[in-house]
Amino acid sequence: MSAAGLRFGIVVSQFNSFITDRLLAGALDALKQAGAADRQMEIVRVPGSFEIPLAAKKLALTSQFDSIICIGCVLRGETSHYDYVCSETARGIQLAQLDTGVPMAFCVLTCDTLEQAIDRAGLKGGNKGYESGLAAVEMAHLSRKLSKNSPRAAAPPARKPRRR
Ligand code: INI
Repeated sequence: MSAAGLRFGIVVSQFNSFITDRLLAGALDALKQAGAADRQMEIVRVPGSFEIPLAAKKLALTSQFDSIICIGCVLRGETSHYDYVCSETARGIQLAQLDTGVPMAFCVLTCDTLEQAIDRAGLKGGNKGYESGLAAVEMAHLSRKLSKNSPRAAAPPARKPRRR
């Protein structure tokens, strides 16, 4: 699918940047292979995955993006912190895309070990960033198509009754 005429926001968590930088490279690869130029992409960095949903929602509210890619990596530690960061990040991203109607690709790795994350950021398991880039292009097209076909888009705006 072509990325011609589309704009992409990319939110990247700096936590575990050793992994998220590789995921970002994978996402950029996919977008460029689809024909996107640098000016069609905006990269925003946030401290950790927990901060991704707010940044993604703010990008979406600018109405400048057809799709947003959310990149993070959460690694299990000794406490339950991992569970809160994972669930709130996933929930926040889902809420942000449902609230705004702008598709958001979920590229937040949730792994037990660093090795698992490395495998998914360019080695054995492929690169999840690349997959997210493809998903972003596909969802941008689908979203445009579905919006065009919506009855609200087709119908003329309802007229207010005149006051006498
Ligand atoms: N953020 C991550 O993106 N990955 C992690 O593995 C992680 N761990 O393990 O703590 C993490 N924590 C930071 C969190 O996302 C917030 O930035 C922080 O709590 C400040 O709000």
